[in-house]
Amino acid sequence: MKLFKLFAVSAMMGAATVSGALAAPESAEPIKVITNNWTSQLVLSNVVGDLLKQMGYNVEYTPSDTQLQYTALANGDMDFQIEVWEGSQAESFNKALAGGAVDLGAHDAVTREDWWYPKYMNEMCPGLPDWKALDACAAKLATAETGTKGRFVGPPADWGKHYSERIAALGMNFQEVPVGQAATLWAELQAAYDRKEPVVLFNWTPNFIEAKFDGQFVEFPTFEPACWSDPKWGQNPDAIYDCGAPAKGYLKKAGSARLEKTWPAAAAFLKKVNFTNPQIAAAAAMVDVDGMTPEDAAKKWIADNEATWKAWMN
Ligand code: TMO
Repeated sequence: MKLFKLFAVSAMMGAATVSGALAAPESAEPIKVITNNWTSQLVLSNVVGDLLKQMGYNVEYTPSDTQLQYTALANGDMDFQIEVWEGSQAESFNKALAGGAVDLGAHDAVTREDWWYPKYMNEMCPGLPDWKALDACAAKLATAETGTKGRFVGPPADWGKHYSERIAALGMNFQEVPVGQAATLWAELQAAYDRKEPVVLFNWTPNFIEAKFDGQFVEFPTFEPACWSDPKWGQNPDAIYDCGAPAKGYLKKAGSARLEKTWPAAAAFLKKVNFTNPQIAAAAAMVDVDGMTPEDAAKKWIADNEATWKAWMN
């Protein structure tokens, strides 16, 4: 009896080992990893994509619009997103979760995306970082394009479209002038910074910017979820978006429903993947400061952080 039990246990253990060895890859179908249009996202996507390949999976990098990607995740047309930013994507992400996409957990990183300015402007616009002080300073940020209004250099459209609505909701003397790509944001910042001229632009953290430029976020009325849904909330009783973005936002990972069904071991690995603020800022800096490609930056990160990613695989 005892012997039989022992045999049964060792047979089970043997089976577990065999199925463990066979666990990855469960399918040769490619896992579609979404890539977006900012550098940390591209580096981290390549890190997880390369690690999935090491585990034996086929990986297909699929570029996508930052909002439309959530429909693709809900539909199972794409499988994984490494950086879900609360400030710019929570609304689309929540719709995707209701439609079948899966929340794969949060990174340790704490995020913020909002209006940002170089610190030397604190002397030009007394009362900063308060948004009312910025508004009172609008004339100093006026350009030929914006006339008497201050210019807010806004993000590409797919990173969220609420900044013009915020200007209207708060009755600010500002106009958003959106850029087409991140590089234009940094070119505008660099040009102003070199001449110590006022500029206010969309920025986020973690990012390489904090290592290169001294600046801070504008403080708008503190975010609460009701600000995005209830017009009565906030100082404008007839409008939503009369607040800033979350100052301590989450950074999550998202997957399709078929990710967990088709490749459960890959999904278990991706749930454990976890980046910190300094790691993400450094990932962006490898590309934006050191001039590496996202692919090479990912290879360097993998070479330098073996203990970190090995723990995610166990
Ligand atoms: C989505 N982003 C981090 C660029 O603000």
